[in-house]
Amino acid sequence: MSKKFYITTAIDYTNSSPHLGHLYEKICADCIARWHRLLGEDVFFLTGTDEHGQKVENAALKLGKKTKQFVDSIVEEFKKLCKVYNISNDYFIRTTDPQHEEFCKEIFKKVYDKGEIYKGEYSGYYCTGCERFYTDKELINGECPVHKRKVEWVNEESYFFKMSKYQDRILKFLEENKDFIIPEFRRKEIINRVKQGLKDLSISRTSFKWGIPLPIDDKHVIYVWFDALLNYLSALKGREKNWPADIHVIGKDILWFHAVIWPSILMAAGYELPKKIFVHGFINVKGEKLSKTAGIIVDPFILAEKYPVDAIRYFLLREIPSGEDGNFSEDDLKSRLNNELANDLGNLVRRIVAMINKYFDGVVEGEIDEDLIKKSDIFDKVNKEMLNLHLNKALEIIWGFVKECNVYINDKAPWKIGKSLGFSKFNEKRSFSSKEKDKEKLASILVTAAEALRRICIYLEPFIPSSVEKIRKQFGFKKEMFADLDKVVKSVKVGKAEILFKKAE
Ligand code: ME8
Repeated sequence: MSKKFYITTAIDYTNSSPHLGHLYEKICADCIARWHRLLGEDVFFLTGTDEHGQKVENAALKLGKKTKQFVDSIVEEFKKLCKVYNISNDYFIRTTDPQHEEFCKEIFKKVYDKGEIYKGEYSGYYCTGCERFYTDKELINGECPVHKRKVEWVNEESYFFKMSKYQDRILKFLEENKDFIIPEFRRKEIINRVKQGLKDLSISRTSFKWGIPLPIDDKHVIYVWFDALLNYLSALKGREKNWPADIHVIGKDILWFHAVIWPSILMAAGYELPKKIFVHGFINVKGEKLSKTAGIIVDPFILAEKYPVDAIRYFLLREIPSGEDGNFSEDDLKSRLNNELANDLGNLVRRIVAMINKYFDGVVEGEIDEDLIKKSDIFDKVNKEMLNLHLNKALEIIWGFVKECNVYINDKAPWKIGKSLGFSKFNEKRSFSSKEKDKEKLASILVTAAEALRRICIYLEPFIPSSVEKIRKQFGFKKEMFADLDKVVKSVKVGKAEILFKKAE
């Protein structure tokens, strides 16, 4: 039985269309999921949408649409985002799925029956942007510290989850599990906050209707975060063995919910805790936060019309240091597309395929040159970076080998050997006994480069899957896994040389 690997993204609010931040998160998770599939693991990769709550209801109201109809149309956009960007999720969960709603009610009831939920009254400041309450102390000039806008004073009957009870267990867990939160500095931040004390959590609302009714009191709907976090479990109906999650991929703004609230709910409901939370940073544009109101938006669909999807995937995975904030700029994207994808990789592939066609009629066999192939022995190093969730570093090491292949080809200059031999195709029936050695040398260089590319394809598949497919097609390589890295292919039959990446102006 292969090892199971369960990875999730956050589920996105359906109050507006997908943005670059949503895309970045899905691409990171996709890359990790694909990597683990290549390791031979039984991967379950989940993404989806968070559709309840006041923020979503307000957004529909503003457009004069029925809430369900409104979310249905936004969900289609998120699904399209996954398709366009080659996201290999195994399931897409919607919190309006009846299966999810039923599961939430069940868990609510279970926790209630255990005596962990009580009825009370809440008064406090609520930010619909964050879908959470703030204390007076947390506000900045009376505004939400995240959205920098006015909060609402709320005074309503509410059910509370006894989260304060879990403070010591949560703290102990966070202190003992040093790699529960990546990067490490985020774990320390959370530990400091938990030490300041955990309060009981208001987990129901009465002031609006767009939510899952409480199984014990239908005047209330379940608080949207209680509902949303449970998606990670409700999606596993019929595959419960996948729990606990191996990695929750989330952005830095929602770590508290995942590192403190979620584990407390799981403890109360009697489930194991997830193994790891990978916290990515925020994508900014020219140093500014993405913001619709400030007009700082990058539409991922328009972007995909302008540039190859793999160039965008490559850029985000290479440019943004994993776990930190990063900057998006079209100029930097173009420069990586032109210099790295089109030149380093695209040209390499085109040259090798063209020479195998020109000198060997497309079919070549030869001895592998260990000098280059030895350098492809990067698996342990790259895998270590991937398991530590340093995706950009892993890609950098792989690219180092792509560059080595270019150095090899430039040093060996196979075209010079071809030219000095004085004829264009060795497969023609001519006598070339004196030149036999050179022909072998040329064959060896090209076969070695092709073998190097076969290995590069395996390494790069999680990052730029559709380009890898194109390379494989030209060389007739099959889809392979890491276990296939060390087999040595000494002959290849290539197709027509095709341009892999068109340069951007
Ligand atoms: O928070 N750069 O949904 P969401 C990078 N529904 N990532 C960003 C980003 C940016 N500029 N902006 C947002 C929610 N994100 C909840 C999650 S999970 C049980 C419920 C990330 O649509 C953000 O950090 O506001 C989060 O991980 C994801 O996008 C969805 O954000």
